[in-house]
Parts: sequence; structure tokens; C-alpha cells
Amino acid sequence: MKLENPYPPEFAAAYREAGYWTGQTFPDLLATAVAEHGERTAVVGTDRQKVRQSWTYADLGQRARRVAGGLHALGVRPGDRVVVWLPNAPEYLAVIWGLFTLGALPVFALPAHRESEVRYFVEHAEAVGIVTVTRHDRYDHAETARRISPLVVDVDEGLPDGDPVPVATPDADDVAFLQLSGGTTGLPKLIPRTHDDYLYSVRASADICGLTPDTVFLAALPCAHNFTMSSPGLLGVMHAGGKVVTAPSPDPDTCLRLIGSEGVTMAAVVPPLAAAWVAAAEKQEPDLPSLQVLQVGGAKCGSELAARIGPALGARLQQVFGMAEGLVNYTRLDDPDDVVIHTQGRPISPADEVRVVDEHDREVPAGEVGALLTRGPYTIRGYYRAAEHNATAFTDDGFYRTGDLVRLDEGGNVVVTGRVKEQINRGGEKVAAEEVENHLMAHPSVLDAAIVGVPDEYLGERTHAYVIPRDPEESPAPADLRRFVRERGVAAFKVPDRVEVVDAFPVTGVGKTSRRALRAALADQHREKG
Ligand code: J2J
Repeated sequence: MKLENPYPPEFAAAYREAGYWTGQTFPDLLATAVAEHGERTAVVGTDRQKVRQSWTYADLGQRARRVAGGLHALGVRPGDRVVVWLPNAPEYLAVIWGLFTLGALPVFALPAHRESEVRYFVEHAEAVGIVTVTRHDRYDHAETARRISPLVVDVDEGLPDGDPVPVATPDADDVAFLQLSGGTTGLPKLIPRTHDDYLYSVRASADICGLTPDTVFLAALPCAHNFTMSSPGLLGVMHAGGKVVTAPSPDPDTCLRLIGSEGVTMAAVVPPLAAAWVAAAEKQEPDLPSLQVLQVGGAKCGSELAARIGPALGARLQQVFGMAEGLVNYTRLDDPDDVVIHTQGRPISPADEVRVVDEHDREVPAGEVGALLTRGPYTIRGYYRAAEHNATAFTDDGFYRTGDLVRLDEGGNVVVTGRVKEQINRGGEKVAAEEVENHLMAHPSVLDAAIVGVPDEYLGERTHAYVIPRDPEESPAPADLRRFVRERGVAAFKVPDRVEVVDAFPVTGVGKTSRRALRAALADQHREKG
């Protein structure tokens, strides 16, 4: 599959010329890892049968070939899209490498997604099947998947297995997979990433983070998350010939124990998890001599938390400000403490173009806050099948509107100060306001709904829904509305943390009320109430 919104030829040529795009594909990455590191351990973790697995690169390569053969026998063909809806386990790697080996395109769903989201991914991507598990997190994944797609692979019944078929030879400018966007609109967006662009970001990230064959990376967040996958994540570690440890749960007990027992050198977490690990470590004072780097990203890491990480965990903090659409910023391992604690780092690539602009897309004076626009060798030029949305999500000259408010310091480090997009960042989990409002408005007693983010000590922010009933005499109970949203089959993190039934929304003074002005006014109102 080719990009619908390709990089303009002069940009593609320049990225190749500069050596960013090398023509490497996913099958190439695996073949190189097997050739160079065949006997080294690629992945360690508890499999779905609760048995500890440890696979070398050679093992993983063979498994990927068998999984590809098994998927082919089930009717999956090169170019087909397949939704991967799996929790963290060694099987995750076997499945995605099986898909890449076959030339099929993974569509990455989060384990927390539910029927409405997965159904949408299958329909929108015209996926031929879903790979999932029987049950996880007290939810019947496979049963749900069977309601959605005629082809369901339940890895709890065994990985797909068949005689190897030829290894795919995609073009490096083909789309390799579809990644998920945090979303700002009623429907989530899918992000088409090519072999060339994504693997450049992976290799460059591995360099910046100093990965070697001795790196032991703990995958604590879902593997599907772009952070865990690529910044430098499990792909960066595989590029370097290191070892991936899959954590069955991100909780501090599980993870601190795994860090100790598996000799983990690096882990990647969102701020609330970092806080939980730090609190546990401050109490237990565990001995974690192997841990060198804790990466924190996905949401703003406050400087207070940032300062506690080194002392509590005996590891260097690395802030990571990234997005599945592309641009990733890192504080560098040799940056002074001040930069590491107070900034979100700087871009991966010399070819990453960043602009900080006002509401008219004019660049703001150096050091001032503005909206971040970006363009570069691994930032998309358009979402998948979303022409209308793309018209506003990108500038005419191809910059992606990140929706983040930032300022740049003198060293070019980014400080994230807020956002203009209609999204709530719930401890790294992204909630599109409009998506949840639409779910609430589907309730027969709801006339209108607006979701705002309100400050939360632990999550950074949580969601607060204001709801106007159709009939003030019969206003729905908040608990019923929350249950209603949950029962529509959405990820639990999207269910409003609080629902408040009100008579009317505040008048915003803008005449015709925009949703954005409305949300801002509601957030103000919430603050005033304290
Ligand atoms: C403030 N906001 C941040 C940070 C992301 C690496 C790391 C994270 C993601 C990710 C990723 C932030 N401080 N350190 O894909 O490769 C918010 C911004 C951003 C949005 C992107 C990666 N790190 N954010 O979080 O696609 O608002 O990617 O635009 O999930 O998260 O979300 P997502």
C-alpha cells in the first residue's frame, strides 16, 4: 500500500540523499538482527500460558516465519490489514513479526480498546481479521472480535503456525502499518507509517539513547503504544540487538521486581506510572543496580516528579515528547540536569522542522509560547482516509499541526506548556472530547454534552462531562450516563471521570458558540468552583 499523501519528491530525495531513508524495510530489520545477533536473547517474558519464555533472535526469526505461514494458510495475504489487539507478552513480537514477514499490515489497537473502537478500526482499515486473546483484564476479547470480523486469531489457542511462505519484499516507501492517533475528533484517526520513515526514527532513536546489545528494555506500557514501539522502544532495542522484557502489567510491584530479576537497563513510562514507581521505590528501597535510564513521556512530566526519579530509582531521567504522527523529542543522556528536569528535549533529526506560531500561523518571537507545527523525515503528511480532516490538520506546505503549545529554550529544547487541540491527556491516555460527547449525546435523555479536562494530582488531568438533559424534570443520573458510555463499548479511560448535569452551558460571549469556546468557558467555570 502506498501513501495517499506522499512526501513531495524533492523532500523524499533530500531525505534519501542525507542518509535518513536507507531503503531498509521491516523484514530487513529482522533479517539483520537474526544474522548479527542470532544467538542473543531477543525477548523474555511470561507467555499467555503463564510460562516464562526466552527467545533468541534466531528463535524469533523462525517463529515469525511460522506465524507468517500460519496466517497465510488462514487466508491473510500481503497488503492485507490485520488488527493486532493483544496485551504485552512474548507472543506480541511473534505476531507483529509474522505479519511483517508475510507483508501484511498491522493496525495497532490498545488492549484497553473495546468493541466500538476495534469495530471502527476493522471497518475503516478494511482489515481482514483480528489477532487477539481469549480474555484479558476481565474482558472477553476473542468473543468481541468474533462479533466484528469473520477471521479471528486467538493466540491463547496457539500462535498461527504453518510452513514458511516467501518473506515479503515491500518497497521501503510502502506503508508498513497503521498506528493509532490520540484523536481530536469524533472518530479516531489512523496513521500510515512507511518502512523508510519509521525505521529512520527507530535507528536514530536507538543512537540517541545509546542502545547496545547489552540493553535490556522493559516494555511496561502497551507494546502498541508508539512510545513503547519506537522511541526507541522494542524496535530500537531489536535494531541494536538488545533484549526486550515484556511486563504483564505496569504496576510498580511487577515492574520493580522484573527490573531486578531481568537486569533491566531502560524502561519507558507515562508520568503517573513514573510517580507510582518512584513512590514504591522510596518506600521499598529496592536494589536496582542495572537500571540506567527511565524514559518518561506521553504527557508532561512535572519538574517535581522529574527531580525525584534519579534519587529514588538510581537511574537517569530522559524526557520524551513524541507523537504517533511523527516528531519525537528527547532530552539527551548527557544534557545538564536543568535541561533534563525542566524541558521535554529536542527533535531526533537535524531535518525535523519545527515552527512555533500564533493563531495566524505567524512565527512568534524566540522563546515565546505558540502552537507547534512540524514537518520532517518521519512525520506524516496526512492521516489514512481522512481527506477532510487532513485539510485542517496540516498546513498547505505540509506541516502537521500538533495541537501542542510550546516554547523553545535557547538550546532548542521544547517546553510543552499546554495545548490547543480538543483532547484531554489523561496521564498519557488521549481522550478526544468530541468522541466522548458523541457517545453521551446518543443517550435518549441527553440534549447536549461537553467534555473538559480538569486538573488531577495523579493523572495530570481527568475528564469532566457537563450534560444538559432533554427534559429538566427527568434528568439522567450521572452514574447511569457513565455506565451508558461504558456499555457502548469504549475503552475505560474514555468513560468520563465525572458527569455533572446542568441546565445550560455558560454563555461564552462569542455569539455563535464554538465547541472550543464552550469547553474553555466550562473549564474556567470548573476552576472558579475550585
Ligand atoms: C507533554 N505532552 C506530551 C510530553 C506526548 C514517544 C513519547 C510519547 C508519544 C505519545 C509517542 C509528551 N510532554 N513529554 O508517540 O513516540 C502529548 C502531546 C502529543 C501527544 C501525542 C512517542 N509526550 N505528549 O504520547 O500519539 O500532546 O504519542 O502531541 O499518544 O501526547 O500522543 P501520542
